[in-house]
Amino acid sequence: MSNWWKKAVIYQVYPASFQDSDNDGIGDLKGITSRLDYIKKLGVDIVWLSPIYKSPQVDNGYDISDYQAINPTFGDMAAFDELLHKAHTLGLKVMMDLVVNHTSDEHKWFQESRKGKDNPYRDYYIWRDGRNGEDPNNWGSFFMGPAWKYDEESDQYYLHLFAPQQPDLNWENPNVRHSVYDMMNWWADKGVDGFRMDVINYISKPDGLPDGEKGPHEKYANPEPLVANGHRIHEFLQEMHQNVMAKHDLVTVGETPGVNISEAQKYANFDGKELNMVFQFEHMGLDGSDNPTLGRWGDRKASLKGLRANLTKWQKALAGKAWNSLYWDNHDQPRVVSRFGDDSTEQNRVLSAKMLATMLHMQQGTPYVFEGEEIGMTNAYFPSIDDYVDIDAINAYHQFVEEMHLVDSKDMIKYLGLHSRDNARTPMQWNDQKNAGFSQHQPWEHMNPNYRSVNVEQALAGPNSVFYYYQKLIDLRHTLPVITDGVYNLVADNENDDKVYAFTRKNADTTLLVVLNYTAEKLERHYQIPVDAKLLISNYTDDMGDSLRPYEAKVYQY
Ligand code: TEU
Repeated sequence: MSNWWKKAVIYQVYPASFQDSDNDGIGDLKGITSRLDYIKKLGVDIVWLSPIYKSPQVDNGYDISDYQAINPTFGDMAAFDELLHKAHTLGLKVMMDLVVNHTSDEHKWFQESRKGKDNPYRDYYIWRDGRNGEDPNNWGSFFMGPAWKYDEESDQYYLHLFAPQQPDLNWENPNVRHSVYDMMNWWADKGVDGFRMDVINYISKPDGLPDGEKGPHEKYANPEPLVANGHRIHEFLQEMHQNVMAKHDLVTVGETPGVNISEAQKYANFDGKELNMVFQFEHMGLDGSDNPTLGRWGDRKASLKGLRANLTKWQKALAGKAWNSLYWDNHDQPRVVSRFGDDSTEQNRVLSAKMLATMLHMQQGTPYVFEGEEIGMTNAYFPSIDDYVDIDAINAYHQFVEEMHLVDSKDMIKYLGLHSRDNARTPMQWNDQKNAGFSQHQPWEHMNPNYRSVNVEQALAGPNSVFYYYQKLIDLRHTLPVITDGVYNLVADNENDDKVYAFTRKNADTTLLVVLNYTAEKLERHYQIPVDAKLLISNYTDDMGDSLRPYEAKVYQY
């Protein structure tokens, strides 16, 4: 199989929030199709669609009730075929979201499974007897509360690592695995070009489902250390590869929270037996709270030192062995310009968005751009809990403010403003008209009020916009091999610099020097470059040599 995806850039569309074509306030497939020209203009190669399958939408489509049907709010199969056809006509590939750690409780497999212990589908899910009249073990759900739900009829509990409406599939059962492979082949035969695999490293559960470790004040244990990268995971993925990926030219990325270097080297190994690449999460865990119970719900910022050390670790460790995916944003994360950059003024928003884009797009791996990132969309900072719609935000608020009294309401609203997934899910800002041109109807998720100044129309009209900067970075990746194959090294002593990040990429004939001022300060730094070095890209129109301006980003080529 070819490695075409190594030079590719992937654009993630969150269907409910991209473009509404029928004015019900929810984005849809026809809306996406109508915007493919825009995506093409950015220059990306692949469009990843977050789930569009039939779903009761308890977790915005990550709870699937029919893998081979389209959710009616998004359209129908004909609308999907049209989208796929138009994408292919434009030279864009389409990557589907594959959510097979769990299904919706409305999936027919679960509907059968819950009918009783003798049902042929019983073993498609993870059912256990209670322990002394309580849950089978002490695991908590990632969306708060226990990871088990009692079913009165059969007097057993089923496992749900996420919402109770998202029962976990039992991958120990070969029928489950082959049902999933058949479904994947069905989509691949239809012509889709790849899969982004939701929490795929959670599918192999430990034998005996042992208790997890928990703090003295915690009611439930975090199951992640036990379920992530389980003992049969590589066997399952290799089997999936033989049954699906080996038969089609597909791009695959695993979403793998809790992945470490040695596991990633196996998942994304160049031997090509499992996946092409995985999403690592360590750089997403650098900010938040110091209290482990609160996790990401805090206001501690990530330091440049921590961020650089992490990115550098992954660049170094995977080089020559496995492939990195590069991302700042997705539908589960706050907006990068608000998180690692500076959205306090218009000037700093634009400068820091470009600086962060340079940091990411100059690294080795396959970059992902999440809808709106390319115009520098910011967090929404909603003022009240009533503005939030995500199950994760609402449950966290109830748990930490109302049940545990660990945080007061005002602080929790601040933390939600910094870390809630809703920040990523506010509708795409197309123009400064009603609902930003997303819909004529009140959108399912509030707009970010700044759409009047931050929007696509405005970005396309201004040659110095964040959009054209992303477009240039993407074009550079397609035209300069060193961005794909160059060896990554920090500039000498840069690891001690807490304000500037400087690294090189080098292959046999080209060197790139990337210099990034992570702060709003004016700084002086001297880096050795040949006199004939060319300024390849910068977020300022001129070069002041050793003087770095706020959030200045520049790349020299020699
Ligand atoms: O996300 C999984 C994920 O990264 C987090 O939910 C994480 O496991 C949790 O916060 C642990 O701290 C994927 C999807 O991207 C997300 O939208 C879904 O809600 C989730 O899986 C369930 O399908």
